[in-house]
Amino acid sequence: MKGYTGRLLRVNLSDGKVSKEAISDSMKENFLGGRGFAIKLLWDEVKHVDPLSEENKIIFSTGPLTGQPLPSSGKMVIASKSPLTGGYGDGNIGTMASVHLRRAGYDVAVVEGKSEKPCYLLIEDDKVQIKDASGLWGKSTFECQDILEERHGKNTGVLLIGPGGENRVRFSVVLSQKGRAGGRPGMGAVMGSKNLKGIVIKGSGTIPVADENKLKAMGKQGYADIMAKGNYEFWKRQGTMQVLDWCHQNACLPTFNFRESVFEHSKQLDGAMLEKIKVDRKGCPLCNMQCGNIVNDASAHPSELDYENVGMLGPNLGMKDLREVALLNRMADELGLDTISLGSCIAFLMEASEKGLIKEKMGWGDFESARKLVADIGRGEGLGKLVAHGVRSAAKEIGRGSEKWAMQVKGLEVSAYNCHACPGMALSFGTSPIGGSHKDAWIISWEISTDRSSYSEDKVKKVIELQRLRGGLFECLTVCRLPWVEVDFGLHWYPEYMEAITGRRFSMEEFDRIGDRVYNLMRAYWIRENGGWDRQADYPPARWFEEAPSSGSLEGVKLDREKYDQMLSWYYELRGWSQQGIPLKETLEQFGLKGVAEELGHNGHV
Ligand code: PTT
Ligand code: SF4
Repeated sequence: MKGYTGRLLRVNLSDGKVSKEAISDSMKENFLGGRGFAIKLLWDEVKHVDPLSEENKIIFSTGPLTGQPLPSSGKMVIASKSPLTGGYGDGNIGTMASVHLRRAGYDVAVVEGKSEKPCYLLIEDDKVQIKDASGLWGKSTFECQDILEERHGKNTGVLLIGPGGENRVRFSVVLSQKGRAGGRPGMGAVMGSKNLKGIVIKGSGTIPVADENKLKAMGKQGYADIMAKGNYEFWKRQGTMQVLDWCHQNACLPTFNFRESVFEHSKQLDGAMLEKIKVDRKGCPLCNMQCGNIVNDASAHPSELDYENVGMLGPNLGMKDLREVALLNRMADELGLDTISLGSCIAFLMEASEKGLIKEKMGWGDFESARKLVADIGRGEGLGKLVAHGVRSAAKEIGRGSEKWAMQVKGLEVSAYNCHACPGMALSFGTSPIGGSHKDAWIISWEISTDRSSYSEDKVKKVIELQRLRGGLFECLTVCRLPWVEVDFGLHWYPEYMEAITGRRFSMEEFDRIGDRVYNLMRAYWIRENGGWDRQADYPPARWFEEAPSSGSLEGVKLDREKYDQMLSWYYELRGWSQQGIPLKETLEQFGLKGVAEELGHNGHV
């Protein structure tokens, strides 16, 4: 198939060996790229290893659409066995590194082993070098971005970890371009455990496609189509920040560690407030929707705000000054910490302090304490040590019922949607293939605009439909989903782009089938690495079942455990999984995963 470079780059940091391998046609046909390639490689190569040992591998994976002249195609999946959850982990980052990786002649890069000393990789087409990074170790992602650009040129793709990743904070991320961040389930810690500070990529080639003229023409039409959309102008002004007011209005804003669902100071943090202090915007390569909102933070440094960052570091901590929230956010970017997990960890500590479970005093909205905590978490010092493995682990340590308000699923902290009155979104968090993430099925806007209170089978079907599109199609083609989600860019463009690039027409049903194959393999990976499965792992945090908010339009409402359980049973049935959440043998075989069924079966799981 055209449209792929057809090559995988493998670098072993233990022995310095570099190899280039062919990617088979069946791999392309069955897994497409991005997340599909990543899970196939992890299933085949990363088995029962400690995620922070040299046996783990980290995968930088693009798809057939990545780097092509079409809307929002500058994305890359970064995946590994997660040190935060112990299961499949990935994130999707917008970065010039994705474009340069393809231009350098690779669809995927796999980094394995462990370097003796801090190092970074320099990939210049066929030339791949492991360079000394001792001068970079300990420095922030922003400083290193400048140093590496100065050293290797501005027109390069740079991926970096900060001190958080170096110190193996288990929710540390990979940063690029001073503001793009990806790999929530600890992809930064995996790089840190390999002594890998960063990757610099310079590619000079082109990726041959089946019909270049058609692709160029359709790419142009796609960009124009986006600009003509009714909500394009508003999107440019607020980007994802428009969600904050929506969440407040609909009583699903994470407030005080998800205890409440509205925040009396929300107007000081929302999209309209952002517009007042916004100084610039930026975003990912090849995108005309540039949604990174730049503001000057409380210490007058630029900081890039998205809804999740503000939701989790703002109302969830009781913070009411957007510039102070921006400062915490900038610190997270410099240190390379995921803002969602970070916000959840700080909120957890504030609640623990309020309940007297820790001796340190820190009240809701206490900016100075929050600021100190961010620094301590990044350095793994003081109270930072208690939460450096995430809230699941911290709750185990302090006990006394705190696991009920440790806001996580499978070890990954849930993102910024309070679901005490959103059963569909709760199921989406419960069944996300990386833990408590909204990325696979953001059903909440559909749910609120239809029948919010129902626990219907139709809702379960909608979760699966969204998982196929968002978690399957977009993660495998490896393009940004926001044009479709936010300005209604038609899904019909994607089979068209695929045809112009690869010469092969994929129907939406074929894409769905690939998405389902990938989902089954991700689930099998969790089961294999956990040595079994318990359906309790597919439950959202207990707080949503047991404690209702005390204010707002949905005061007193909480999730119903029995009805959630029924939804989960439907979910398993529709996916062809057992009532323990394990894919049935015939389901795996139907997706060409016979070997996977055998491997799980031998362990008595299927
Ligand atoms: C994503 C998660 C999100 S989801 C946000 S804000 W969002 C947070 N951003 C962080 C940040 O910034 N700094 C930081 N230190 N930590 C952060 N953690 C949080 O990470 C991001 C955009 C956004 S902004 C979203 S919804 C969409 N996500 C996509 C996706 O997952 N897949 C896809 N095909 N397209 C997507 N498009 C959008 O991309 P993770 P980015 Mg991201 C400062 O990384 O691990 O997936 O977690 O990468 O380039 O910053 O783009 O309201
Ligand atoms: Fe990046 Fe935003 Fe554009 Fe998506 S819409 S590619 S996240 S700038």
